[in-house]
Amino acid sequence: MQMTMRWFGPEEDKIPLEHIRQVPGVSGVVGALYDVAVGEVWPKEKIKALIEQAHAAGLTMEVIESVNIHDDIKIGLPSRDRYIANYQQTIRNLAEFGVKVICYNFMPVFDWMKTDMNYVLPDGSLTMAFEKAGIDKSLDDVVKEVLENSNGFALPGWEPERLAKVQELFAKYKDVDDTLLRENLAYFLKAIIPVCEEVGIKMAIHPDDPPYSIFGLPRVVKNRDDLDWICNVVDSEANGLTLCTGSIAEDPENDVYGILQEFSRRKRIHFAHVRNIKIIKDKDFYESAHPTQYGSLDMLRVIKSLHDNGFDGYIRPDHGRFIWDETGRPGYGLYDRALGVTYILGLWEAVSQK
Ligand code: DNO
Repeated sequence: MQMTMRWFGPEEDKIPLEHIRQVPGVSGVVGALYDVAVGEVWPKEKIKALIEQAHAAGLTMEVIESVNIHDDIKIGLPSRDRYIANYQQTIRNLAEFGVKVICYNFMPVFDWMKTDMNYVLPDGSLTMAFEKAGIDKSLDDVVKEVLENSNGFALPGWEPERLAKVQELFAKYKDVDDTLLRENLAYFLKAIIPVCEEVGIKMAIHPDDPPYSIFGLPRVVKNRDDLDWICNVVDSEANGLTLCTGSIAEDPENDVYGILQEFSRRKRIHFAHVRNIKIIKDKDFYESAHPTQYGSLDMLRVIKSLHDNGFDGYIRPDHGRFIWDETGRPGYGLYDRALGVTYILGLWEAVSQK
């Protein structure tokens, strides 16, 4: 297991690598290029510069989160072949600089959805929450609110320039249902997994967040059967998962521990996002502090499910609350994520005792 933290790069992240380096047990950062348009090839010189910064701070960067997928691939337009060829080249370029895992998602239009970025917990800390009532509004209002509440930071997967055209994007998805989206995912995987095998990279798809349809959009990474289907459609270890405990648990029907156990055993979890959530009612929830007592997940059981079934990938504490007056990109402050690292490592050490 290798403990990592996400870092958004020198321009986009106010947390310096030197501070991440001081979190005990963190050996690497998970990064990405944010100045290459989705669908274009990531140039080698930019990859080299990014990874060298991590190395200069004494950290590895073996996981990229994310190389995002162009909507034309998800929709299945004829132009997808050009974007897939670009993706293949990006995979080759990343492999040259020691990247081992690429995290990505296959959610239409936008990445994760939260309805409150500054939800106040009883102890005064701030966190992110999702309440169904928050999306029972017009799409434009929802998008506007998310962008306005992001404390001035670009949110991953919520690029303002793309979401300015949200209605146009929605129109393009009007004939894409779950079946077609799944076919398009299969088409993509069949084209890229052989390249990954050749250069030693593993793909790790992130579950849909939340793991059910919103705004009538199709969703294909929601539950155990979807994950099973993905692993089988191209049966290769290079075709794997980012197991995000929070996202999976947002549907109370999902058996998080069973999923962690099964896919660790099948050697398909290459990256784990470990966070706790507290279900408020039905499917409404907030992202709680990591320890079991604050949320709805049994975190010891989460870690045990990974450890006891041979999980050997990269792990990160996913999101954190804002505590101790810290401000910044919602979900990505330093302090609470660092507490999460320490807690996860403590659990890992305990379950590793013979
Ligand atoms: C949110 C993240 C997601 C994740 C992507 C992976 O903070 O967990 O944005 O990076 O879905 O492609």
